[in-house]
Amino acid sequence: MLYNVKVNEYESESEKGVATLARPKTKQPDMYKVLLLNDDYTTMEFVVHVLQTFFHKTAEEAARIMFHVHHHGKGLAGVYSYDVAATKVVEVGEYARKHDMPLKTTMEKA
Ligand code: TYC
Repeated sequence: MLYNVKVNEYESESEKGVATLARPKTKQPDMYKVLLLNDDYTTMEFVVHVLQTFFHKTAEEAARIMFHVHHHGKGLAGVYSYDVAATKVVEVGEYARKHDMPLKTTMEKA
């Protein structure tokens, strides 16, 4: 890890040569894709509903994503910080289970 360092100008003899951390570099947070996975049993209507409810998609965008997943096996539901993405994965999983649907999501670094 690299830091900008500034040696204290008013150092005592015992502190000579001790570098203080002056301006640590800021870093954009890593972002994560939440992906929807296809399966044979979850209804198309349920997937569209999940995309609208948890990922704030319009009905048209939700249907487009759902059909993409249906035809290609997986598709992008959204991109979030690690904590938000992990929460979506858990909440959608719990919601699907509650409705007896096997729908799964995963996350991967964007
Ligand atoms: N393949 C499902 C069906 O034919 C529909 C579906 C789409 C399921 C997307 C999951 O993430 C999914 N009923």
